[in-house]
Amino acid sequence: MDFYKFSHLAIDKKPNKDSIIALFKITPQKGLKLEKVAEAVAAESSVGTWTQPKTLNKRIFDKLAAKVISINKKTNLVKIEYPIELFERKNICQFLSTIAGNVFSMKIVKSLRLEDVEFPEKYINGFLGPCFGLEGVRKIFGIYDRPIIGCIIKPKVGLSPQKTAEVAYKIWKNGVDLIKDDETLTDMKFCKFEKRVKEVIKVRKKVEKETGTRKVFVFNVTSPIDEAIKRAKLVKKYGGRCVMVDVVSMGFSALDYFRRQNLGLIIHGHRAGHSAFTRNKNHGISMLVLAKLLRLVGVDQLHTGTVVGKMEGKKEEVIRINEFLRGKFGKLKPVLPIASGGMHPGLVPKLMKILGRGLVINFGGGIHGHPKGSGPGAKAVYQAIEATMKKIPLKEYAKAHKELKEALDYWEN
Ligand code: CAP
Ligand code: MG
Repeated sequence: MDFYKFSHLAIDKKPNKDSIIALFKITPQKGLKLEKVAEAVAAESSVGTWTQPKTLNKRIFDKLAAKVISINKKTNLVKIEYPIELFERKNICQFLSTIAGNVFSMKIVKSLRLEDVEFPEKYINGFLGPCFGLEGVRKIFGIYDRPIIGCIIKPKVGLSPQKTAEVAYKIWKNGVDLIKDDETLTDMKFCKFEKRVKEVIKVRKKVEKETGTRKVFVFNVTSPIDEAIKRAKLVKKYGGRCVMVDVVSMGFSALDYFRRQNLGLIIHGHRAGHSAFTRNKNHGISMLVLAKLLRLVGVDQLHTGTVVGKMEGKKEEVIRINEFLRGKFGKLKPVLPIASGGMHPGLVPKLMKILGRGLVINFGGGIHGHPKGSGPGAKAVYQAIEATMKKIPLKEYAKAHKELKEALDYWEN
């Protein structure tokens, strides 16, 4: 970069309050200096390329060049400031192409990870954010003090609409609040979407009457965007309250369009596939950044991990993501975190100790795998939440609650 007339290095520069700040972990190729590579990343993601174009003048550079404002040689963490003029408002696709685009392919970086992004209020407030958000979802249930109990229908594919409704009835009846389709179930021969919606909503209304509580079914509408909207409208027509989108496979353009339809349905974000780019701690994009973008675009509830269950996700990272989702972010509503994956009643106290009560806790195998079946499985989960809320050890509570005892005997021993 020695032929460069303008430098992207501005160490210790105080960032402008309207800038976007990206935190990258940069691992340079062998023999290359971190400063040089950081500068190249700033250049490629703003006004630069591999050599300095003669068309780039000082005026353009001063207005639009990204600047490296801090470098930590121990951690390889580098902060880059991006002038807000580089970004089109309300366009997450363009944001990703800019900050999380070509830079990942550059030969001079051995690996590169986008760890975090700070957005200025102006940029944040251009987006709609969640329609319901954490408080809106809690209000629908009328549950304010405990985790919302969720259940994924299992097997993830295979049940007919009638069987799905039959299983849903049993689970709702035994204390579960929210039941959801799995991420791979859409409109299949063995379980047509519209039929499933009809059958499930019928039993939801019945169980609501019988129990005097509000219930939600999350219908998976993941599909090409025009189809997803059609399916969501069907859900609305039949009296549904919530739809699920697989956020990674649908993509930001589709999600944004979906949200802007304002269908009056809770949007549940499933993140299947995120680990393709979030899992490697040296390369890719962190789950925290993904969560920020999804809050901008407007999901109401989002899978963030369990720490104690079957999916990868370190304690500090999951806590931080959940805190971000519940905390202040411009004028956008908070998002309800969802802990899901490998959960069973025995893990409830550990999970709540780490992640608290302000979330949905989902159980798939942990309900349908109960030795006595899905109904008792749901009861056991409810008892585990109840015991944890009352600060009673599960083993103690299980003495008078047989479904919980059966679950603990089955999974804990
Ligand atoms: C959980 C689940 C969810 C994962 C997603 C599954 O089922 O339905 O998709 O939790 O992971 O298929 O694995 P179990 P994450 O309760 O039977 O494990 O929430 O981490 O994105
Ligand atoms: Mg699943």
